[in-house]
Amino acid sequence: MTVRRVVALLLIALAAGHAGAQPGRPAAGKPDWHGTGVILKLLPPPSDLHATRPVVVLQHDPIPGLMEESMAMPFIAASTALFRNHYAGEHVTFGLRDTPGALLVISIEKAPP
Ligand SMILES: [Cu+2]
Repeated sequence: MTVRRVVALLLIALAAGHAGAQPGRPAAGKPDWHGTGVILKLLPPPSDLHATRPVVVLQHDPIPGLMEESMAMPFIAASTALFRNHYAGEHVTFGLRDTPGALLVISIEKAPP
C-alpha cells in the first residue's frame, strides 16, 4: 500500500469517527468495539501518517456493527504506551472507542493462540 493510499484511508477513518461520535460521552473507558487482526505497522509520532499522534496500521478482520469487511487501515492509538511489547506481524485483539476527533485504538492485546 502506498503512503498516499494509507493517508486517504486515515482521513476516511477520521471522518467516520467524527460522524459516529456521540456528544457527551467520556473519551476514556470501555471500548465501543472489539476487533481482531494483525499489526502491520506501529508508528510513534511524528510519522508520515500523523505529526503528533501514534498510529497503528492493522489488517483487521470484520468488526460487527462497524466494518463488515477485512481490510488494512490505520487507526490513531490513544497512547504510544499501547505499542510496548507489540510488533509488526503479531496477531492481536484490540479495542476501539468512538471519540469526537478519531476512531481510537484504546487497547492492544496479544491474540490468544
Ligand atoms: Cu477498517
